[in-house]
Amino acid sequence: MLDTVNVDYSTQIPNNVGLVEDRTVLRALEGWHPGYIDWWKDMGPTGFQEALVYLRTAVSVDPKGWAKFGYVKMPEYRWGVLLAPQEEGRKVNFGKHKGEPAWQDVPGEYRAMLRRLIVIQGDTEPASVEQQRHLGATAPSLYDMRNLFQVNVEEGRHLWAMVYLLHKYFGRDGREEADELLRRRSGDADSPRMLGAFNEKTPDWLSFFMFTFFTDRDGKMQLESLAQSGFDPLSRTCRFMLTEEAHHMFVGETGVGRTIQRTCEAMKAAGIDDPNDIAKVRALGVIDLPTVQKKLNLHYSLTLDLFGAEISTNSANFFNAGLKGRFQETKIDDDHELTNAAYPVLKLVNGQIVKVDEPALTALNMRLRDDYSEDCARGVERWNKIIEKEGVKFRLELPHVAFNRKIGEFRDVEITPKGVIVSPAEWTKMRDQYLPSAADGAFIESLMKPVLEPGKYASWIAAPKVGIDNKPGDFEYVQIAA
Ligand code: BYC
Repeated sequence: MLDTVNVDYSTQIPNNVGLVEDRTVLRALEGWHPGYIDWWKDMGPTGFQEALVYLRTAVSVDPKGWAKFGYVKMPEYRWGVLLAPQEEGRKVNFGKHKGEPAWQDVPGEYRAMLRRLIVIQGDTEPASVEQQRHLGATAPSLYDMRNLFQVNVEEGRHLWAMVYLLHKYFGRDGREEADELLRRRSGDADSPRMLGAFNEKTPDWLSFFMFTFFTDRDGKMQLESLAQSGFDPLSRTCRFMLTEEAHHMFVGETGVGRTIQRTCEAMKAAGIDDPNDIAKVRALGVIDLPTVQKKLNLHYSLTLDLFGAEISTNSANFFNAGLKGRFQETKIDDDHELTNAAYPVLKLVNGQIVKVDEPALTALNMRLRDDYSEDCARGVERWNKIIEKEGVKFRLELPHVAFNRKIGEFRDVEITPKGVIVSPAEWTKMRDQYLPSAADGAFIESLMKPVLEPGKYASWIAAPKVGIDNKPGDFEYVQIAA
């Protein structure tokens, strides 16, 4: 009987999918492995490849104890293929196949659609590693450096997860797609990554934290939707990926939280009451809150684009086919077919932003995006609690969903963070009030000095409340000169 809880480390590729007996797929993955390692060395973290990093590695898919911690050189990380255990009698839970047994193989009629979803998901994983590759050199602490590398190796594992599905279930074209995933590059003019936000730069650590808060949270929402899939191997893969994803969002939320904590503390110590007195606040070597707000505006709006267009027949087709569900589909109290249901969508009608009822099926991207926005808003409120507790009079807020959009309904109009439509001239005049300017970028960059002494932190960020794996404050999370 295949042990699907503990991971088999006897093969080159750790797995709980019985690769030992599945020689063809094992050989295909072993064939893909050297290219992956080359990619990691070329496009993974710059430097630190020989450092010993205190990383967690998945050793089981048992929710009670799935990871073990230890020092690892990143290129030697055991990237494995892990699927959550199969649920006895699982069904397709939505769409026109609702009630049929979940598919253990790819349904022929949906092959192309399914492959596309897996490829898009797979493409984002290495993209984020590429975007973050320069950050090691400016880590504000060894703790943060370790968290960055943890996120990076796990995104690498998520790529493996999708590549396994391609190799196992899609034959030759799956193998070709798996090779393409190593060929595209974030931001490359000729061969970019597939989705917009994954071709943007992550120039500094505040961007990294915003990215892991906002964009990894899109990852969570999309994975939650794919975890509903009637194609059982995809569902099981995504369910396990979500376990790791939680830490990525923790890194983002606490990273921004610690940044604003430090800003507020420094303001208080210096007796600065006005959070908008940017020059004075910056002179303290911390990031002023209005600039934090601009970074938030940027990353939230870029991430909203990842939900696709407001009205999408693709999303309706994915749902009808039983391939991609809604967030927490099985907990929703309706018919799970949505044949006659409606959903309110913000649209641009005669130059005005208005709410219009649309068929729920074609509005599924919006529904997921709304669930996402609610989740973001809760996180922003937790940041506001930090500011409030420090007694600083400032509130962070999510910009209007129509602000700074490049995909969908609002892509051709200029809209302020408050949701007011403005002329292109007005936008150009005000742009730097809404989004990080070159000067803001240069200021943040000036703070990005590495701090490599265990237990010490850069001027602009507070220490975390607890260590990783309950380690003490001065723990050496990365042994650089290993
Ligand atoms: N950029 O019908 P529409 C993560 C294209 S993040 C460029 O609205 P659909 C992670 C679209 O492809 C989660 N193009 O699209 C986070 C379509 O093209 P075609 C990643 C875009 O399919 C951090 C056309 O525009 N996973 O895991 O309903 C670190 C019409 O659009 C974009 C997934 O996204 C864009 N932003 O929705 C690491 C899940 N948006 O058909 C990892 C899988 C749309 O005209 N993907 N287009 O050629 C999907 O479910 C859907 O493809 C999308 C788009 C939700 C992305």
